[in-house]
Amino acid sequence: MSVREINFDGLIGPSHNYAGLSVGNLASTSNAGQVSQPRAAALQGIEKMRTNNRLGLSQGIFLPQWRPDGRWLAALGTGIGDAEPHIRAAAMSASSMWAANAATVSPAADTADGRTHLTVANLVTMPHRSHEWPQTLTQLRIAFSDQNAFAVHMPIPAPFGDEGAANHMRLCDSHDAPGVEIFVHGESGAPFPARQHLEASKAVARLHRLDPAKTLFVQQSDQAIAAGAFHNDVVAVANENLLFAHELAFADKDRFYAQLRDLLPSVQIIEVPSSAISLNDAIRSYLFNAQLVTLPEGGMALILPTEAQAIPAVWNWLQHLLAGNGPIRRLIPVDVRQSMANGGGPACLRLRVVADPANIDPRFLVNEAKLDQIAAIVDQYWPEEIAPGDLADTRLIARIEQSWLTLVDHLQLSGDLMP
Ligand code: SUG
Repeated sequence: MSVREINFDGLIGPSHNYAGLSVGNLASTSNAGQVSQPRAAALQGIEKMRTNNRLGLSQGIFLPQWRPDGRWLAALGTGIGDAEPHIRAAAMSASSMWAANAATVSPAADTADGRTHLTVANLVTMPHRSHEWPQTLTQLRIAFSDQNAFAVHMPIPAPFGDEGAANHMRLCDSHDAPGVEIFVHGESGAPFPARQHLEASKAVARLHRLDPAKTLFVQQSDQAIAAGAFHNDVVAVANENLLFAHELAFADKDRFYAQLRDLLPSVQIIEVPSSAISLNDAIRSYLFNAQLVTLPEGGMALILPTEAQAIPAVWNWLQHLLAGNGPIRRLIPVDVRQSMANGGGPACLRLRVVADPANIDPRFLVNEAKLDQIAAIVDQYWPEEIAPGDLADTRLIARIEQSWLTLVDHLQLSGDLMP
């Protein structure tokens, strides 16, 4: 095999629910209290993985986490039955589905030791996400256990918030060639917290042994955070030599673009002006939370949420983009509505890893046949609906645990992942 980009999607877990836990994530707060559909949610995610597979792209998977997270509750001196409602909801969250927040990845071509480096994200800003990293780290250490090819790092210590690849972009001439790595941080987006801190980004770059001359630290605009872009990947996405971003994504875009052009003269920048698509429409449609991928036959595709089709300003602009014969040749809408209602689009659900699949534990790689088997388990076990008031229901909890055990056992990972 050879080095290529592999998208690892987080399978949407059986406890997926709408508890409104993410301040600054407008979808999460506005859908608080809705009844969720974990089964439909996971099947939508699986369908997205199939779409990628059928395009000829390599696809991997991360498993949902064990919920409720009894270890975290015990460390807080409580248990699922006694916990206060907001702690209970945090312990039940299926938020590890958003694999773009699992880790930051620097491909081997960029690092001083020629290994692919991964740093698990600490996610310290949001309580419900702050306890994801131990189980994420366990999966990363199994999937990427080949120490000749990979280095997996512990999380950056608190209080420096790190939310992983959602705030990291890489521009290069081809995935396996050395690139420019861009770390995007926030300062404040009053009234919302900045979730990626500059100190954390700098630490990740040092740990990954990146060349400082080819590493950029760019500030996200306060306006974008205040409008609901709680991660950079809500307003910008990059692939190979293409940066696709909203005009208001960055605090000082002129400086950033000039540095980028200097470091990668072949870079192409497609910037969407506010006059064409407002920041609000960009965030409502999640246009930039698309998977921007290189197709095996050449050219790029945007795998974007169906919500982008529903907003005329967005869809019309995209038609003009296609007509212009630029690098983006295809638009592929996917239905991930259940995840979208919690602020997670197609790009949030995946972590990109540039590596040789032969060096990865095959239990974390999927093809159509394996996706069929996973879908059958989801169909049989995942709860159909969860209302916020159900989270303390012992029958629901038993069902969630049974769903997880069945899946992990089927994938022959129970020995490694059992809590
Ligand atoms: O961290 N939503 C996630 C969405 C993450 C999207 N990821 C990227 N942009 N890469 C978040 O805000 C909502 C959970 C709830 O409200 O129950 C949530 O955590």
